[in-house]
Amino acid sequence: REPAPILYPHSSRTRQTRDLSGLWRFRLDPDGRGEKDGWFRGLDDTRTIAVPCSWNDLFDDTADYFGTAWYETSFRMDPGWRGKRIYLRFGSASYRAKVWLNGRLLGEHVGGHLPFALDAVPALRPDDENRLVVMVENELRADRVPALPDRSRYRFYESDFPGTAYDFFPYSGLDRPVLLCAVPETQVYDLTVTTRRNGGTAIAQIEIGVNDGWNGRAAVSLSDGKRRIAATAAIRNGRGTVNLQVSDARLWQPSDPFLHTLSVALGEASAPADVYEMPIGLRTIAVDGERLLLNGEPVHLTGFGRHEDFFLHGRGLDLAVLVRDFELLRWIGANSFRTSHYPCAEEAMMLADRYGFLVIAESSAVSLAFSDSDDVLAAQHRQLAADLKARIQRDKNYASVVLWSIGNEALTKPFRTLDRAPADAVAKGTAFFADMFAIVRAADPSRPATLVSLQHGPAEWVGQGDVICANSYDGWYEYGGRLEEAEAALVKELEQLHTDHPGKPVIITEFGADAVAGNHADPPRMWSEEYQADMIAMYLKVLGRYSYIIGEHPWAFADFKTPQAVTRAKSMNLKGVFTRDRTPKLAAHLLRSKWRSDADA
Ligand code: GCB
Repeated sequence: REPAPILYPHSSRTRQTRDLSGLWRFRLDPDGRGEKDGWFRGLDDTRTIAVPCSWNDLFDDTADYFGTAWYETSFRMDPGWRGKRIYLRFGSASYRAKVWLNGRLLGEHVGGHLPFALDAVPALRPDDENRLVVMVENELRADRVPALPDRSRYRFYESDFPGTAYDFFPYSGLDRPVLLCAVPETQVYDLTVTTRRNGGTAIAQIEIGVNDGWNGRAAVSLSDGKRRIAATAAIRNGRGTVNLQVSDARLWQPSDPFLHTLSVALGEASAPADVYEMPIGLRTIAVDGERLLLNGEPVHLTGFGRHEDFFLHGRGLDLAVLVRDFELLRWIGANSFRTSHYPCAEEAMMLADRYGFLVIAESSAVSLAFSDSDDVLAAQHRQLAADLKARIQRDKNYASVVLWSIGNEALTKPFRTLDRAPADAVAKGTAFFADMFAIVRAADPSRPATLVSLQHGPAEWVGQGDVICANSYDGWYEYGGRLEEAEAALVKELEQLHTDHPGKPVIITEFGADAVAGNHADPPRMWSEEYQADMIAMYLKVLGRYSYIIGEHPWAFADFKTPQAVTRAKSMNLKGVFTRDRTPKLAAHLLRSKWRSDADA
């Protein structure tokens, strides 16, 4: 038997999905004795917690809790589900999870921001209440992705708490929905859709995977609501491919994010073994010299890096926040965003397809450093490789994904240490990223890949990308308060990027300044709304001069929570163009008038 499928469990006439979100029972396990003491059979002394949600901002004693915690809920099976395969599907669990049903271990998963599914049938009681117990552990450790740097080497910023190698709060828990899915025994197990164009005709290639090496026929169709194009695929040993030709196709694009409905039915049309349906955008994406072409036309990316972060929920999925964020992206005239610095919820990907946003899909590798031991490096290599494959598996069919990002700001030495970069750090990183690029390109040859670099990041690493993505902080971390000098430095930096990576398109994936909302200054001063707006305006003016710059993403979409630090007032990164509660700062109005007038031109 194959492992439980990752294919999103959209419901259909043969498939049902029930969301187990709600109030669950919860208990901390600071001594890590729960497993030994058999907590998986049922929890005592629990409190009530919301799922999905990060645990940190709900209770005083969980605010900075990084260890093991236990969740429990109960459910009953629908009688109509007998004879089906029943899976439990977790949108994510940060960072490691173990799952028991009725006291029996179903499986475990490592890695914080991706879904996993487990076969529930061996432990399921069809006629009784079922007790689901989940252990979640989120220790901050050096051998994970992302990693905690070695504290013993910190010098200046020892007060950062909790200590992370990255600039966002390490929220923990069951942050995404837990779904119970009933799927036929013989099922569409995997689907891969890739689109080519031939003049006005779009050719959608549909690769179908069926479990258990099934043989038979699949009826495949694409509908735009008026027209339906259909074909039959022969499935041999669980695999089959079919091409659907759509003449005068309505292609997916930001100005018209049109979605066709793809339907795959296995077996007899009158009584299909399984029907899988999903919305699909037809579009092509390619790098051509210094341009990124969507449906053969050059695109310029406007938008932001976006964190999953909100009051109380932490990183927990909040659909209302998601809708509001996408409305604000539209309001400001953005056509894109980066899932900084980890895979975002699948619901955001689905919505990006509907809103027509172009997504730079980033993995969980942030601030990777290469000065650690070989064991640590090997563990990170394993984890990142697994993450990249799982991310592509999850998101390969979203038209919105136009670029895979292997990670953000890998470092030659751990951040903020006095250590020198070890002599072999660049070489180690070059080999490490060569492996990661190879994994991404093998898993998805249809999209370009990148590695987002810190200002002046090693050219040997970033140069492996099809698109060069760089973060730049002239006027903030360098030349603070001096925008004229910052401008001169930026010009040099951009020209250097072009010299280092001739013939490749460049996206500036971060630039910005912290601004305390409501803090004003004339002349503009650091931390004021005016300084943030002036700095962003300066960047836009300079970036606009170079044809190889194909995207501008000010950092960040909204203010977000960070560890406590002397550089982070209110425990927040205040570089948001919107506040944490999503009101626009001065810079938001500036961007809106620039981006919307460019779009009208
Ligand atoms: C960066 C990081 C981002 C930080 C940002 C900052 O370079 O990529 O995660 O939040 O700088 O504001 O320091």
